[in-house]
Parts: sequence; structure tokens; C-alpha cells
Amino acid sequence: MKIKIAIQKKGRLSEKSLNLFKECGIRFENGIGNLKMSATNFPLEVLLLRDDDIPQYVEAGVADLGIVGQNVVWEKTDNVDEIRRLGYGKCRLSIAVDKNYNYKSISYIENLQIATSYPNILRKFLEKNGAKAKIHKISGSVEIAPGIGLANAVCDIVSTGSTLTLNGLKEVETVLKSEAVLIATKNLPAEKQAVLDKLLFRMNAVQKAKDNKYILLNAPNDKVETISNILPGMKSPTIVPLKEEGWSSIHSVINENDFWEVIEQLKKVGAQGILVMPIEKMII
Ligand code: PRT
Ligand code: ZN
Repeated sequence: MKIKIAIQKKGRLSEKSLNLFKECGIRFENGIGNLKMSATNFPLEVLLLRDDDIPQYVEAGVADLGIVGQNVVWEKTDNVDEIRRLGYGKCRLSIAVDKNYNYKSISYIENLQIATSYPNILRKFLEKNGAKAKIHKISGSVEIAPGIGLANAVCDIVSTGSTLTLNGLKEVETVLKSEAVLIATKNLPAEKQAVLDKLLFRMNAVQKAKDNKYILLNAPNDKVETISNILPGMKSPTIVPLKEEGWSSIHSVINENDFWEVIEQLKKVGAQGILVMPIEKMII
């Protein structure tokens, strides 16, 4: 049973989404097609669409799965399953006002007329905060709205913040933090769920590998115990004797987040010749 996944045809998420399939070992027939691509070694068909359309296609079951920003999903529907965050396309949806506006707290929102392409998310945010404001729904170039007198605030996607600064605006409220997510039609049939599980297994292996590094080092035998306690590894470290009497080589896996701290500790207790290598896939 084939599974259909909708991804962005052209834009910020396209390349990274295709790369994710590649990292999962999935290959396609004739490179990138116009509308559809079929995988040659996995029961997968890819539909290439505008990101705004992806949530509805998945909701309707035209595509079983989709990859799209949470900001787009939450604006369009709450009738799909969010399966997994993908770690790319990170951004936030924020309210911004004129840089000279003396905005102090959420109660100041009553004075705003906010231009946005995200009226549904914004409305829910206002309700949740018991705040009222006028919403102007516009599509595209939201950041210029205050300059042309359409509104005195915007609610738009921000990444570095330079677009806001260029337009004389400053961020005052974060409405949502977003990244690309894998979404699925509700109640997928069992055969399709089985294919999804296979895909998720691969995605997990790729993600775990990115989060971890393989480490090798040399140590005098009397330090092996101390070093093993710093380096728990997947089960426990591998210890191999070196040709030089009284020395061992220790191999293990460390998490990217603990990386520098662990290296410092290892050096302190006498580890030498530390090598750190990327891991391509990690299955535990
Ligand atoms: O053609 P299609 O409709 O498919 O694409 P699109 O133009 O609507 O979307 P695209 O490709 O721009 O973005 C796709 C997704 O990437 C978005 O839905 C977000 O989830 C995510 N993303 C991450 C961003 C940004 N970063 C981003 N910086 N989407 C848009 N921006 C824009 C933002 O709208 C603003 O104009 O970049 C500007 C702000 O950037 P900074 O760095 O100046 O703050
Ligand atoms: Zn779009």
C-alpha cells in the first residue's frame, strides 16, 4: 500500500523536506517532478504543493501525510494529527508595532489594528488573553501595512527580525513558536499506518544520529573506570586494549547538548587523543 505525502513545491521548506527523504534512504525516479514524484525503493508518493494548501489536502485525505509549518497548520485546520516536529523551518509568529510606540503590556493591545495573514491564530490568542483588537486580514507583504496607514501593528512570521527592523517595527508579543511538522489524516487505515511507522522508524534513526556523536579516546588503564562513568554510551562504552602496555582505547556515544562539557571533563581526568565523529544512522 502506497502512502501519499504533500510537501512544499518551492520555498523555505522544500529542500529540507526532500533532504529528509534522502537521509531516510528514499530515492525518486526522475529527480524532482512538476506535481508528483514516486519513490523507487519505498511505498511513497510525494505531491508538490503550495504550503497553504497542504493542511486541507491532508484533512480531506487527498494526501495521507504532509510536511508544513505549524503556523500554517494551526491557521488552516485543527482536524489533522500532528505526528512529529522536524527541527527545521523554525520561526515565530509575533505581534509588532511601530518602534517608537510605548507598548508596555497585553492591555495595550486594545489600541491596535493588526494586519495579518493569520487571523484565526491571532483571534484565538486574543481570546486566550481576554484582549480585544481589530484584525485586518491581508495576504502577503504584511510588514508594509503600518507604513501605508492600513494598520498600526502586524502579526507576522519573524525569524531574524531584520524585516521588522527594516520597516521601523519592533516585536512586542510572541503568539506562537513554530517549526516544520509532519501531519497525518485522522484515522489512517491500518495498512497506511504500517507504512507511516516504517517512515517514522527511519526518521527517528536519522534524528538520533544528528543529536549524537561517536567519540574515541585513549586513556591509561587506571583512568578507564572514571572515564567510563563520564561516558555512559548506548549501553556502556567499548574498551579495547592498545598495543602499548597499560593503555586502552574507549569508544562511546555522546549527546550533542552535553558535548563540550563532557570533553572538558574527559581532558581533566587524563583522556588523550580524543576523536569525535558524526554518526550517519543510529538505531537503539
Ligand atoms: O509559495 P508557498 O505558499 O508555498 O510559500 P510561502 O511563501 O507561503 O512560504 P515560505 O516558503 O516563505 O515559508 C514556508 C514556511 O517556512 C513558513 O510557513 C514558516 O513555517 C517557515 N519560515 C521560517 C518562515 C520564515 N522562517 C521566515 N522568515 N516563513 C516566512 N519567513 C518570512 C516572513 O514572512 C517575513 O517576511 O521572512 C520574513 C521575516 O524574516 P526575518 O529573518 O527578516 O525575521
Ligand atoms: Zn504560502
